[in-house]
Amino acid sequence: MMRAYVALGSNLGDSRQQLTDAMHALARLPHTRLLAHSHLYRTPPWGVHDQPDFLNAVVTLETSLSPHDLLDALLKIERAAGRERDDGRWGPRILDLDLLHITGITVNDERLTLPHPHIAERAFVLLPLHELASDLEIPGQGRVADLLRAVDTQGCELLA
Ligand code: PH2
Ligand code: MG
Ligand code: MG
Repeated sequence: MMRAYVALGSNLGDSRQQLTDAMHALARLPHTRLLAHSHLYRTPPWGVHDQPDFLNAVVTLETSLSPHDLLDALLKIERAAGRERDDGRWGPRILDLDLLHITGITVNDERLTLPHPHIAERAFVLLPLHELASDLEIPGQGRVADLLRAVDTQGCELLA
């Protein structure tokens, strides 16, 4: 069993419902348990600014799926939510599920890079990840608590 961290995001449609539904879908994956989920955060759009605010969260999974099988499962959940694959880099999306890290694993191929190379830059990932794993060391990037201290969290709002 491996511990996997997955980031959830949405800024189209009923984002709160999308993230809640996605957490339930993740909990139902084969050979997988949902160990914990963060609060939801409302976060300013990163990368492309001219789009609605996002809702973001992170979950911890325990899984014996391979990294690529887990990736395929995430893409399937995105598609079931109505995600169009051609929505452009950093553009608005109904549901985005990004595999952040699987403890003890690095992957580098045309489909998948683990750890996710941009964790350290993104308050919208680090804030919810910090709730679940503040001491987690992201290989090549650093400890989550230290990474969070180094980013600008202004405009990010914890939702009740
Ligand atoms: N996802 C993106 C691009 N920009 N900004 C925020 N705040 N949250 C996201 O999840 C996000 C983003 C592409 O996946
Ligand atoms: Mg993303
Ligand atoms: Mg994605």
